[in-house]
Amino acid sequence: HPVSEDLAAALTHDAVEILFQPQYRTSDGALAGAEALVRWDHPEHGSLAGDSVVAIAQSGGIARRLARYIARMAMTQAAQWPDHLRLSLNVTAMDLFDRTFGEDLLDMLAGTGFPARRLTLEITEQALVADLDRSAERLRVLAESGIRIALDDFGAGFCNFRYLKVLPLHALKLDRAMIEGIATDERDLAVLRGIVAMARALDIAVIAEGIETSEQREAVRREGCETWQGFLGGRPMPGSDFAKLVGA
Ligand code: G
Ligand code: G
Ligand code: MN
Ligand code: NA
Repeated sequence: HPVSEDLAAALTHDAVEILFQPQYRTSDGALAGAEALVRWDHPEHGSLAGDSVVAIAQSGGIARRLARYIARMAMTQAAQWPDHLRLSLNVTAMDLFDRTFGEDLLDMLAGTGFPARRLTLEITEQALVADLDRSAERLRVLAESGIRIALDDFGAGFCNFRYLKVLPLHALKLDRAMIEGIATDERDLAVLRGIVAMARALDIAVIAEGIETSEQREAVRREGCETWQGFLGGRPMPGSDFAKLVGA
């Protein structure tokens, strides 16, 4: 039988796990929140990463169900955190174009008591290519309800700079590949500088991901990125561990 049937059963039994990876402010090093990352421990296939879980759900026609499960589980846990901490959720093109996704998100926010202003949606560029005008319209509605919008994996694919003009963005999340060389390679640093200057002119915050060394962390702080995330600050962890970390 198809693996998506196992996934459907796991969703029914709340057996799909949501991990949280901490995000920090560069200014004072304080914890700013966490990104929710889905993981599924399949009895035969082992631990499946987020992109595999999402692909399996899409192949089985249960992507909408998975997206709502993740949002609900993550918000329910985040509602217990101290109230300065933010939650980031990954959103696919399919989620964005799903007619009731926005409404359902707002319902889940109301139901879990997690405030919209502490929620960030991370949208990949890939998600936007399909229909930029429609994406912009969908995102505008969400942004008007107080939700923050971040452009994920920036610099990994085709960076279309028009996105920065057309979309209601609060943050750019720099892909790990752009961060790797910043402490060792002048050219990588120059690219980072240019992007930060552009983001600042547009009043968009910059999040650096994939920070693995203190030299990289220092570089993104010095260059003006507001937030950082990476193995240096913590791997994606179970919600119970993150709750302990924040004293919830
Ligand atoms: O942490 P991990 O290796 O699973 O992440 C791999 C990829 O899967 C990342 O690009 C991430 O954006 C994506 N991903 C992880 N969790 C989710 C999720 O909850 N929803 C969606 N749509 N994508 C996710
Ligand atoms: O594309 P997105 O940002 O949603 O995916 C996050 C992915 O990046 C997850 O798979 C997460 O495990 C991974 N990740 C987070 N921090 C680091 C890091 O410092 N180094 C590496 N190699 N991967 C990281
Ligand atoms: Mn992400
Ligand atoms: Na990313």
